[in-house]
Amino acid sequence: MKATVLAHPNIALVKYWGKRDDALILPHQSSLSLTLSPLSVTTTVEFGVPTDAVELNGHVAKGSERERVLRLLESVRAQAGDKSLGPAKVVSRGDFPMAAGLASSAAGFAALAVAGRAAAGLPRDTKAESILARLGSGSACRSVQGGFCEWQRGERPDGDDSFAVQRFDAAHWPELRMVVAILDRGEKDVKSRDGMRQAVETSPYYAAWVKDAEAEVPRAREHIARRDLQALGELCERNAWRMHSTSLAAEPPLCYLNAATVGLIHQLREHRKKGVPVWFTLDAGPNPVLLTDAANEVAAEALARACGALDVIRCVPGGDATLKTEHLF
Ligand code: 2P0
Repeated sequence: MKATVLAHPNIALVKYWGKRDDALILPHQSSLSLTLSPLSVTTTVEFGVPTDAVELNGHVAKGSERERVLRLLESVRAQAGDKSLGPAKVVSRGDFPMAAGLASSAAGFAALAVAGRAAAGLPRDTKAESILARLGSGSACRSVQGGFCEWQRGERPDGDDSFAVQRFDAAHWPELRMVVAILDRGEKDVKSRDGMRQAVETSPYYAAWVKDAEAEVPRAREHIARRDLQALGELCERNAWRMHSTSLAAEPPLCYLNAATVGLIHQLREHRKKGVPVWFTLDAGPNPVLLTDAANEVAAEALARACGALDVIRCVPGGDATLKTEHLF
């Protein structure tokens, strides 16, 4: 009745931006990500306790935060076909700053989905876990497995074909590096969930975004298969620009970049001219993540710091969400 799981966050190389179904969290397009180590979230779930209790990063979760966790566990009960599992206690802890802008919700809901099923006595099943994680947060479906995962948009209205599959494991490209440049620790004004809805509803470029992103996924897969850093870096940059262009064209406009973000992006171009292989991707916030290799991660960190990074986190390809024998309570 009790299980603990450690999961890593992921960074999208081809982004997910926009839902066709808000309740089931079904995307308009497929996306592809890299799981990031050493960052992690650990979550313990126990069923059969006196009352529901949710603790996230040392505080008691309330309101919608608590509801999202409990709703996911409701789906676990449905999958287990066992209404007698009883109330649940959840304790979750992440080891990386929220300010990094790396959705801790991705690692958190992946860990919750895998731990929830295990605590309910269900066997490991990456498809079922990925679908469950998706119901918590879209990008979480890509954190159930390590390495490079592809969230296939699916076609079905019930979402049973919308889940992530691993294309390559972490050992496929061990020298790949992602360097997170924290330029701004502030909370963003518009959360991803609201920003993507605004883009879907008001951006005249949205349909073009969907078509393009869907076509980029198989190209990204090919570049990863060949471990072609330059081709993947160029693809990542243009996909990030296109996600942000779609958002800039929304009404009201969504601009997640700040002056330091733009400054760093310009410097990357100069560095590439000097032969340093480094490219960026950017989620719904001002903090770029630099794509490079092991031989150039020190140079990438130095560049980020020279451009005003308050903190830098160096990441390597991460592994699957895993069950732990040590519990958080
Ligand atoms: C991604 N992002 O592919 C994209 C790129 C942000 C920019 O997934 O509403 O927390 O819970 O499904 O997954 C962040 O949004 O949103 C995200 P919901 P989520 O990683």
